[in-house]
Amino acid sequence: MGLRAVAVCSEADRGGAWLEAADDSVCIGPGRASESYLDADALLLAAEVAGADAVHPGYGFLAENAAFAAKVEQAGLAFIGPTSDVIRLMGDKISAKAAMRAAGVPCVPGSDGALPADPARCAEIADEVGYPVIVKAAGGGGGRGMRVVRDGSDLAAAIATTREEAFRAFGNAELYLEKFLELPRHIEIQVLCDNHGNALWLGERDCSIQRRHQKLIEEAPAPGIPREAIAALGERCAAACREIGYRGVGTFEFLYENGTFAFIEMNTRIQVEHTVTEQVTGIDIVREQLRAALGERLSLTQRDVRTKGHAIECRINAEHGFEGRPSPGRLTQWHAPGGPGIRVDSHMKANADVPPHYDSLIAKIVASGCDRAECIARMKAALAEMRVAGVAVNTGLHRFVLDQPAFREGGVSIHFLERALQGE
Ligand code: MV4
Repeated sequence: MGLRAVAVCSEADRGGAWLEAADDSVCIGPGRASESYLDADALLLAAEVAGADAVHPGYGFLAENAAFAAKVEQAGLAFIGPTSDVIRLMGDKISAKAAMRAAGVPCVPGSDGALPADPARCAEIADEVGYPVIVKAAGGGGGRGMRVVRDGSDLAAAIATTREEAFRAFGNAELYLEKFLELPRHIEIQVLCDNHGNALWLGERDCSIQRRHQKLIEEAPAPGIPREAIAALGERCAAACREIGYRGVGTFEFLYENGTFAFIEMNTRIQVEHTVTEQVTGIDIVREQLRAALGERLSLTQRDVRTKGHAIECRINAEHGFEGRPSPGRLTQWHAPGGPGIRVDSHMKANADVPPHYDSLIAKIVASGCDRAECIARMKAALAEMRVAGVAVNTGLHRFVLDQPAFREGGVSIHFLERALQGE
């Protein structure tokens, strides 16, 4: 695109391989994230020193922080993402759901707004929705601040506890309530929008293989879901984006159970698993994201979006495989797999350090093929080819999942992995 890239790093990340890939780099502070990657003023100072025109927030840290996006806007820089107003709208899960409901996106039945203070009124709402219900914090998301209630006699206490936790964790005591879906799949729709009223959907991903709210394997397309149902949902998402003035890339998260989709949250950032969508659509999503942020038109229309074949991503984490405990340290050996249909995205190299301060994700292996079976076969070969020493990695856990008959069949629920590990 002819753009110059300036990478930032903390003191713990000096010598990182991605700094060599960039045109320039700036160290923004100590290893502790609160003093570097989460320090908005340090980041803005780095942008100024480097003479940057735009800030790409990545997919962690401040990527969905409306206050940071506003600071970037106020500094006269382009924030590579939606406007801070839209990030704020989606960051509050109650206002996000209200906006999506109004735009015709199917949502999980529930309280339609914040729960009142009066426990008797809450009990009426829960009775109407029907047990089991789930109480969620407006400021939560991604699995934080929620509680399942199976019996009316537990409702008042659950609300009180969740409210206290929400206020402490998010500074926002507002709660909402939904019907609890027991065995859903996690299906998400990728969208892409410019500032000229164009909004596209780029197909779906199945992200049901997770544990403790950390995704482990994602794939596209979602096995066994009728294409017409996905297309109707995708059109709804694109229409909703036009309605709220969405810009850049985004993801609508749905629970899918008994042939029905129900919206839960929207992510306003590029996501780790955007790679599988790139592989099946052939679209460079980050390139389009940058075009949108620069005020340009998307380089494609909905008719240009066609998916071909299948793609599966395995997240390679520096952790002790089956239990998931982090394993930071020095990578004394690093050999990434390759070959037809294998893409590896990683910021690692031999002799690099995996610092203890951050997320344990160190590589993404994406296998593509003409169908799901070919992807699984290629992924198994790629995992076997990978050579890592110095830190523990979760390749064994991935091979365990890829060998499960139910996974190979396709269409397992969000609880599949945790139950398989318990030996159920
Ligand atoms: C739910 C649910 C069942 N019913 N909502 C967890 C993360 C947050 N994004 C929403 N979550 C859930 N919301 C209703 N009404 C089950 C979960 C859930 C989940 C969702 C997606 C991926 C993994 C999950 C793991 C446990 C629970």
